Amino acid sequence: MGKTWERSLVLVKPDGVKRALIGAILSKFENVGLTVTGIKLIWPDSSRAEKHCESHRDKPFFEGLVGLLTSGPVVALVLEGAHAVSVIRKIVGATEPKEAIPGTIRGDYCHMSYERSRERLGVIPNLIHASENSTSATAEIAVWFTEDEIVEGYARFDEGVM
Ligand code: FUP
Repeated sequence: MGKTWERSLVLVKPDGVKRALIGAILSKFENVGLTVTGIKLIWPDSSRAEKHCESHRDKPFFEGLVGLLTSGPVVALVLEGAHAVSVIRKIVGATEPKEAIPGTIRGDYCHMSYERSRERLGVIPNLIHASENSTSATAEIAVWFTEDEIVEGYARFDEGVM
């Protein structure tokens, strides 16, 4: 595997699932050569959602974020690749969709601002979650997957993407 090989936890949040963007979003990651090693559709209960959002517990948008995550099914993914965490965040784009540049997932498929979200939902619907670093990826993967649900050993080394 090596030091540069990483796993990341990606969620297509309920706003993305309801808008039928699962395929479009997954294609972005497959197209750059990342490997899917975990995948499931799950409607999270509040205990799982709160665990996932633990680092945001004191933030004003915590309740809104838990509410958004429990509002419908989520597609949870474990993606692997060289520098997967930062490569995925580059593809996902800025947290505030209004500022996310075209070509990123948030830049192409949503446009909400923090200001508008405060007037409306209390949380910004931005389609996706992606782990911020390797340490949080490990903790977040454990919220959504057991180790035996992750399928290793078939990474696309033969495709020139490793
Ligand atoms: P990101 O890593 O881009 O998903 O963003 P954060 O971890 O900073 O925030 C987690 C989620 O909380 C975001 F996806 C959207 C939401 N959020 C707000 O609604 N308002 C804020 O001011 C910050 C984050």
